Amino acid sequence: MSDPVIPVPPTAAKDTNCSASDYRDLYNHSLEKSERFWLDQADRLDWIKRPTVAGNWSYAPKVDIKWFEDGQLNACWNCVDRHAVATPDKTALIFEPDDPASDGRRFTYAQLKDEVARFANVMKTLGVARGDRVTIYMPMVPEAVFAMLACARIGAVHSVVFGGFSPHALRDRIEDCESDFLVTADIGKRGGKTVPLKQNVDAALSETPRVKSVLVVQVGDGSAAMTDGRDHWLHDVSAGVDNDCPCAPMEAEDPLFILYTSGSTGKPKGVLHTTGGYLLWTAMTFAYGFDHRDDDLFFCTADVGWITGHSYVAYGPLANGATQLIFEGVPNYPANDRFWQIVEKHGVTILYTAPTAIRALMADGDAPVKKHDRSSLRLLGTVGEPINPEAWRWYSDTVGEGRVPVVDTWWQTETGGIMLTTLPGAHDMKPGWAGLPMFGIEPLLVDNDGKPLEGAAEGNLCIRRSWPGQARTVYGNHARFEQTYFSTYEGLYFSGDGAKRDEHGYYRITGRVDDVLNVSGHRMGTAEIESALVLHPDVAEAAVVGFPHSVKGQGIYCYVTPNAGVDISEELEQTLRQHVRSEIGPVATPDHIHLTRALPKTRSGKIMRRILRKIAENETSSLGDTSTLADPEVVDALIAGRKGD
Ligand code: 6R9
Repeated sequence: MSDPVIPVPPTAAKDTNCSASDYRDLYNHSLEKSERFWLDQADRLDWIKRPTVAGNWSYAPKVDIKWFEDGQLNACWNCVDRHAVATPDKTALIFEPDDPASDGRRFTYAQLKDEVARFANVMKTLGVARGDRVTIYMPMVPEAVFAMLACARIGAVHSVVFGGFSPHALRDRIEDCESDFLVTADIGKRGGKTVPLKQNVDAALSETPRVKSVLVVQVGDGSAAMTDGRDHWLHDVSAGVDNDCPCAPMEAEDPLFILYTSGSTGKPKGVLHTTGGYLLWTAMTFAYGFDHRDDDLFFCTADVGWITGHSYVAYGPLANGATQLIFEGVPNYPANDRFWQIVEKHGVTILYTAPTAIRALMADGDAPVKKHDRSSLRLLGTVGEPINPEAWRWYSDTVGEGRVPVVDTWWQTETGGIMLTTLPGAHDMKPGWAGLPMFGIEPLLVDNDGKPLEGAAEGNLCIRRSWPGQARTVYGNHARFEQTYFSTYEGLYFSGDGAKRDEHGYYRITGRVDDVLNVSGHRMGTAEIESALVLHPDVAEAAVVGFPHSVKGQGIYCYVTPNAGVDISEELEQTLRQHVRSEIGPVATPDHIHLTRALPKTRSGKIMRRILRKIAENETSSLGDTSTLADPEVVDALIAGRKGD
């Protein structure tokens, strides 16, 4: 049976910036006259030197991706200064604090420019120069965005590390991108709790000699310990600089930022995005994907530590001169109506959040939503993981009162911005299906041998040609970039996701086909969690798999073999759970630690993950072929000791 199709409510489809026929024409044009299309789109940005070429790329035999390569521009100018000139009094950012009783803050574009330029001068005072990598480890406060834009202004390359990551994770990322500068805050506030960011920084830096200067934004009471000569309060340095700081002319292909993301093997990789292509891609996908209008108030709930926070908090909205809301807290603090209270208080028109948040809020029923006036909403979006049709319907019917379109946007850290979605005014919606390709995107499904599949089909999701927002490399390891994304299927970018396509060309993402987990919309490599586990002195071996979780999408199930002589105990389970938390961060906390004396292995010693996955999923009636196992009894013992309900 095919899934139901839901038309966009007629009132919502009126006067959007792209109708169904506009989409068809523009999409065809974007593929047939790609060069022309992209050079026209480039007009969305202010260029110091206009590009005369659009794409110049190859996926094989070597991967080399360039867009607008003879163009020059500055990303900060495009996100801040040009609007400070055109619409100085328009609100750029509204800051909603964790505690609703605290004062919020607001910045017009003119004020944003002053803040960012001053921040950039502070960085220069500390010695940051063009091309330097600056690590940003911040809570969700406006200064996180100022810091990113300040880097862009002076040509430094930011590497934002999510504030929920541990000191070890922070240290690894600082070292990997050879970053000598760090921007942080004394503390972060989330859900009424305090995150000791500066303490984490001190712990990370005690293990690496790398960082020369730490700039500290005061969020708490200012009592954080400061190391003389290394640590500086932003307000102190800021007092000595002015807000006049020119935007550095950058080549389109100069790096804009590095962002670490998990893969199926090894340590997280530093995905590198460059200036012109990325900025244009986020600007264009924001404008079309959210049908942006001048009087919108856009609220993206993602943290700046993830790509969604880069593309649709920092760059996309600001490149469009939009007004947006930044929220410091979490959906259920002080109560589970917080999102709706914010929507009502500020008159949010577009809400962009993750299925995990939707499922968690749905579990609390309709009353918290209905308590608040949501008449300002005109568009709802989701991102980060597959959304189950039930959660989609609740989002659409309860939150959106059935009058608001929902866009389910599929994309990745590596794609820079939205790749698959329906457009609010153009396309019918299909709960659970992301939809159609964005302009310039040519998706392709292939079978496991790389054979392209036609028509309605299910397979591995690849992209055929390059697009401006595509990542250019893995910092310091281009071979890994080529290997990870371009070697599985020759001549194609492989996303790592499986997908279905229906007869209308809509795509539905079925989930990762590699060893990457998606827990509450956060990407995590099973290999990363395994490495953390085996670091513990009591652990001999570990195998980590995902299992379906009703709220988080996927949960983390760890099979662990302790060293000989170490007892299997509840205490050890707790210790290991805590150990992973402190090695990687709270997002990686295992749901289950299953201690076992042995793991199912082939005779050649390979762990049979397929079987471990089935046991974790409680699908033990369909274990498949176990005849190649060295010791089939291990499986029975694991089934008997399975964790979870
Ligand atoms: C933007 C972002 C990327 C992975 C991706 C896929 C999953 C993202 C999705 C989705 C189904 C959607 N994903 N959006 N799955 N429907 N609308 O989340 O980037 O953190 O790099 O994660 O997230 O599995 O491969 P990132």
